[in-house]
Amino acid sequence: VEDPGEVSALAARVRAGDTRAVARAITLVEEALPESRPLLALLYPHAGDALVVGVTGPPGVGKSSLVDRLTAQLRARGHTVGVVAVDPTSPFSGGAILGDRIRMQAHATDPDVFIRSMATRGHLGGLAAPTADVLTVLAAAGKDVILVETVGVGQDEVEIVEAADVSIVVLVPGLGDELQALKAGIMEIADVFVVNKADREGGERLEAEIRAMLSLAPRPDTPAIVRTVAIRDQGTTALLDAVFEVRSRAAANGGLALKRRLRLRRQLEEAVRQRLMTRVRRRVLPPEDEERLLERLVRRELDPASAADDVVARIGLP
Ligand SMILES: Nc1nc2c(ncn2[C@@H]2O[C@H](COP(=O)(O)OP(=O)(O)OP(=O)(O)O)[C@@H](O)[C@H]2O)c(=O)[nH]1
Ligand SMILES: [Mg+2]
Repeated sequence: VEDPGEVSALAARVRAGDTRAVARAITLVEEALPESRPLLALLYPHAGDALVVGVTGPPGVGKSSLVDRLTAQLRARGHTVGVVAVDPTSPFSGGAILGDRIRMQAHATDPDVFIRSMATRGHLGGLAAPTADVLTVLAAAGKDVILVETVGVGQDEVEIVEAADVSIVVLVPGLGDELQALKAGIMEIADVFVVNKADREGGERLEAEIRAMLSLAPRPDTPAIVRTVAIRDQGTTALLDAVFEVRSRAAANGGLALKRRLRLRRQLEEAVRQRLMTRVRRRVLPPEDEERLLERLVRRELDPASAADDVVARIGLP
């Protein structure tokens, strides 16, 4: 464990935007090492200004290609950029990491771009908490815009989309079932829809399908739909404009502040929940007790809510 002096020195280097310090800090928070707590406490007050943009969608639709183009455009407009690719090791993406590496190499020597991949493996508690902490590090390091790429449409992705200020959902012509699956979750929270690979047949139809889905789940706002050809850098300026427009509108009408506040409420609740559970286990629910209780739930002698009442009663809170 590093001493407090080392932690504050690391925090200072992160805040100065030192790439190696940022990498080290991210490793600490990703692995939830003990030093990560004081480090995050030091960085948090300085992490308020970054715009977090989520880029999500089914495997292979061109998310990384778009992130690469958006990064280039953001740099051209003078913004510093953080890129977090969550779970590029999913079974779907296969060899995509290599492609991503080659693609992003153009930014590798740019000190104002920081790129990091996070694997889902080993994060049984979900990715929301580690992702939030990585975002804190990047924002404190002075990155103006942080692009977060996630594959798929599962619970993790919904959580990560919720961590974004602006959410982009990427689709391509010819998706079929995957498009139907999207209806349930991410469809409702997307701010911008991208019809990528618009060089292919069916872009127009996909756009009509998205509009039809949106009309089924009426929302207060109308998300933008942008057609792109990422590999030719077509439509990407319009995409970035759409992102900034969502941000400006949300900042003006209070939506952005509300979203961030709700997110912090969830983070607080989750952190309290985890800490309480740790204490409950330590004080009144040793492993063998927990197993016995679970056994009774399995045998349906007791229901989970009553079991929880019983456990909570043991700590004797007023
Ligand atoms: N024709 C065409 N191909 C594209 C376009 N955008 C990306 N591709 C190609 O689609 C493939 C997948 O692109 P990626 O950017 O890796 O897609 P991804 O969504 O990040 O993939 P995963 O991270 O594996 O889910 C690559 O071969 C790209 O070159 C496009 O607009 N048109
Ligand atoms: Mg990718």
